[in-house]
Amino acid sequence: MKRFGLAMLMVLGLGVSTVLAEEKKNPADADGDGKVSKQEFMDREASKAQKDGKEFNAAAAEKKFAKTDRDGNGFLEGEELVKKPKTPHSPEIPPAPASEAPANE
Ligand SMILES: [Ca+2]
Ligand SMILES: [Ca+2]
Repeated sequence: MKRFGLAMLMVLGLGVSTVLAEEKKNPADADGDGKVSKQEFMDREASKAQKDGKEFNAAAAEKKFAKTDRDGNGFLEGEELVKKPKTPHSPEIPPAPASEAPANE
């Protein structure tokens, strides 16, 4: 079963990219300028597909790039490279005063 090997590789790959992301260097950033250009992204996706023995779907990769490039400047940088979607900044809500309505009976 080849699939198990691939799954393992993917798990390992994810672990590695998490570590790299923590060092602020994205594995897709081939020239190390801190940004992932569309070309770098496409190259990365292509080589990933090749490694996985899948056919590279350029259209899907382009869509993924467009989706990830949230400000649409053609580069993935900063928060765009962080895997998890940005959570809306929620200001700390002060504990609501215990609304114990005086029970006027
Ligand atoms: Ca780059
Ligand atoms: Ca961008």
